[in-house]
Amino acid sequence: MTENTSDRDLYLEAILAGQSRSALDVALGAVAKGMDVRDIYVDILQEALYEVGRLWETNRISVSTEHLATAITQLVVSNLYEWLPRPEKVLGRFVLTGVEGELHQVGGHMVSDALESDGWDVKFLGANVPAADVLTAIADFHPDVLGISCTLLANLPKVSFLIGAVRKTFQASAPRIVVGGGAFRAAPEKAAELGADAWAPDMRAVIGVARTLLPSS
Ligand code: B12
Repeated sequence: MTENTSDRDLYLEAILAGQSRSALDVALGAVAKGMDVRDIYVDILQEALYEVGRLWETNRISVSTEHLATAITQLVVSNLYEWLPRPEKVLGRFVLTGVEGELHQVGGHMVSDALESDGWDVKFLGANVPAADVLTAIADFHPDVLGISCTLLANLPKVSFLIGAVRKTFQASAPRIVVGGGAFRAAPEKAAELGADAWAPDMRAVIGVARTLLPSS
């Protein structure tokens, strides 16, 4: 077992027990050991939440335990933000959103933090945003890239609708589009089928993928 695996287990134990202070101590302890904050997000927090999902799906924990574990992780993500790199140079503008009806927000939050730490000016609109309001945000912020987060397979038609609306409204000046989230991890082929320019499986991978979508690359 790697050091990261045992930190993940300690973290999982803390969030399942509702111990926010212990969970934060595991995350900040990993920072103190020199682990890259983005690795802490993926290898510890994300992996622990996936395990929470498996325990929940198989009725081994209650909905309230899942909610508590998620709320503690949101607190930890907010605290880790402070430890991310802050590049001075701005790479480009990025708008990130969840589709309407999608309540899963933690992954999008992590992606937003990761991109910001790579130099992007990111506007993260959160989960559950109606398509018309995403169009307004694009008109306001003129992003180079639009990121769409979708967790539920049932919400993929909403992604398709949003991509169509963005391309129709902004034509040649439409932002490039990258998609991700649980639905695309389960069915990566859907990214191209729905008309996205790219997809990425997690917040580490999105850093490289987003750079390829910049006009100069
Ligand atoms: C917490 C949680 C919730 C919370 C969310 C709270 C919140 N504020 O986010 C609540 C309680 C609201 C919830 C509700 C539901 N949930 Co839920 N939930 C989860 C759980 C346990 C964790 C989600 C999470 O945060 N994961 C950790 C993050 C970090 O991982 P991630 O989302 O994959 O994000 C990473 C990558 O995907 C990627 N990424 C994410 N977004 C983007 C965007 C771009 C552009 C890119 C490039 C990359 C990218 O980068 C991220 C970081 O590395 C998952 C289990 C799981 N496997 O994820 C179930 C899970 C997602 N839920 C599930 C279900 C079924 C539901 C409900 C339908 C349950 C119900 N019957 O009510 C509802 C649906 C609500 C809705 N309309 O959206 C299923 C989904 C099955 C499916 N494939 O469709 C899962 C997998 C649980 C399971 N095993 O059955 N849920």
